[in-house]
Amino acid sequence: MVQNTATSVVTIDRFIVEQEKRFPEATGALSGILYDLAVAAKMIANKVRLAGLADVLGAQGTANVQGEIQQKLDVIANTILVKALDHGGRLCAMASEEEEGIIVVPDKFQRGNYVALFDPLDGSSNIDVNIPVGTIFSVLRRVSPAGGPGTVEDMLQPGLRQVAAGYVIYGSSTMLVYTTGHGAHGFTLDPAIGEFLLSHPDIRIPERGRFLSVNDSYEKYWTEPVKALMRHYRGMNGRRDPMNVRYVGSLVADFHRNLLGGGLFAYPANTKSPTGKLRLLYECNPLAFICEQAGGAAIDGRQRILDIQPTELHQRAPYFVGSKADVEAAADYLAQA
Ligand code: AHM
Ligand code: MG
Repeated sequence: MVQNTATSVVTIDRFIVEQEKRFPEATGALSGILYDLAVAAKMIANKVRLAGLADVLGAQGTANVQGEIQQKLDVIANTILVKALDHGGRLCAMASEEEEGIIVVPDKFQRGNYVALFDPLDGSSNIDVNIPVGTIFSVLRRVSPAGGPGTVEDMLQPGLRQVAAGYVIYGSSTMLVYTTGHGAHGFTLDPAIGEFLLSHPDIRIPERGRFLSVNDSYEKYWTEPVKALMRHYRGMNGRRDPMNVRYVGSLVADFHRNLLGGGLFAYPANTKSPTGKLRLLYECNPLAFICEQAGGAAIDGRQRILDIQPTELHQRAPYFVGSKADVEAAADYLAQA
């Protein structure tokens, strides 16, 4: 006879349900969005895994709204996410790094009270050389009237209003990390059974970090305070031991390493990119939410990322995210800017 014993195997579905039970007022809509995102992540993982085999490598020839070369898998990942999320009755609109305007849930589907924002395949310039890439997502409650189409205003809310955020890293294994404001939790995809299993409950980022992730080929474009800050992290002013430099150039991969091992990811403003490169809504806010939930911090150099009132969908922000003490050092040095 099968014994009813406690099991340590927790699927993401089960975890989401357990979390939801803690909130009797929950309608299940947010849980539904998270399921849909997990399904989309598995579908994208499958495409990414086959990248070298299927005819999906290389530029598609179109440019995305930032004028960058859009890789085929970017387009595929974007379509997978939109199709996984548009008909569930939980969202009223979406916004994607790959699309200029918002994606309103069509009339033929029921419209819900949430919006989702995503970078479908971040770091996609790395695909051709088999370096991890990722998906980043953010979920907000709408501010526009219920029932109607979603609006840009629904998207332009400060990051502290996020009700959920997460990322998927397509690396040596596929992992999904998410938060709903009650800790950051990581799940690893078991490809044999096609399930995300809880592998990293309640992630805590070390208070002070080992790793420094920054593209220092921009040094000549940095301001003096940024240069001084980087010398500090490298231990060159004698005020700390040097951090270990690790830069993949794939935000999700760099962020994930630093989240688990401790450290700081920095994409400062520079004279060529006065507001940095990373997008506030699709990249900075969701990872800032996760990092804070894990005990870390995120600033743009002056203010907390989650406090910024966005004014544009594709707005960029300078970014310093990671271990608290290392982000505080950035705030100290950059206050002199
Ligand atoms: P993308 O959204 O077009 O992929 O660009 C974002 C990526 C990040 O993953 C990464 O951290 C950064 O660009 C690297 O930029 P750079 O090559 O300037 O260091
Ligand atoms: Mg990106």
